[in-house]
Amino acid sequence: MLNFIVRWHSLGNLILENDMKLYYAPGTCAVACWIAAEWAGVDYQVEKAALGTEEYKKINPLGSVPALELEDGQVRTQAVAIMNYIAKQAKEKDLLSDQGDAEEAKFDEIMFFLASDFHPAFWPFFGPQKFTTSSDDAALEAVKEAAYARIDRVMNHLDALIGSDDHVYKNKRTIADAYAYVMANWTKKIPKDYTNYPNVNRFMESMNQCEGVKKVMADSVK
Ligand SMILES: N[C@@H](CCC(=O)N[C@@H](CS)C(=O)NCC(=O)O)C(=O)O
Repeated sequence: MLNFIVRWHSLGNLILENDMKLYYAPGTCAVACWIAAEWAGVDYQVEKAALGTEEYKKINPLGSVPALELEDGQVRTQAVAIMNYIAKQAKEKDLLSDQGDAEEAKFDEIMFFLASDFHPAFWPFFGPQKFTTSSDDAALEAVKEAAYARIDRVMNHLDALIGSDDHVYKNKRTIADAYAYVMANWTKKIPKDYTNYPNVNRFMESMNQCEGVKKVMADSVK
């Protein structure tokens, strides 16, 4: 069973029954897709997923969020694919890379870094029991501590990517900002949080001032 439904429209108007629906869980990478939808100004609903349940696996067989159910009933999964799809629904908002093969390659590199280096760096911290056959508290703690070095490595790389700019890709707002923001927030749970990385810290403070981000962050924990 899914827990509850929040109906939403970017302009606060009545939603249409056939709006696309984003399945999310509070604090997860799915919230980046929610920010992307808000920035894109598309019509959408959100629904809190009952992670890992058989019912939710009918939506996403992997049991994880995000999942995006399209107007025609098709379901898309994988955060990057979903954010790309959403951004393409509102090309005028320019939330993707600049045009040209070199720019697209640079942007792909950032998105793949976020999805396949940055995100997995946190897995042993959030689910240490999945990375050891021991159920010993000390063993689980050791796995979490091992994650800190991986997280530091990707946070340093993110800090370098942002550099003196205010964004992750060049100096423009893209879906990469939404993705990096939501995941860098996870460092609040570990000893070395994002305030220790000056460029990331500046980026996070700027994102925290964004009205769309504030709205999603508040609504996604209700
Ligand atoms: N490769 C997937 C990873 C999705 C993922 O790991 N989602 C996490 C939240 S950030 C989740 O749902 N974890 C709970 C679970 O897998 O049961 C993507 O990029 O969408």
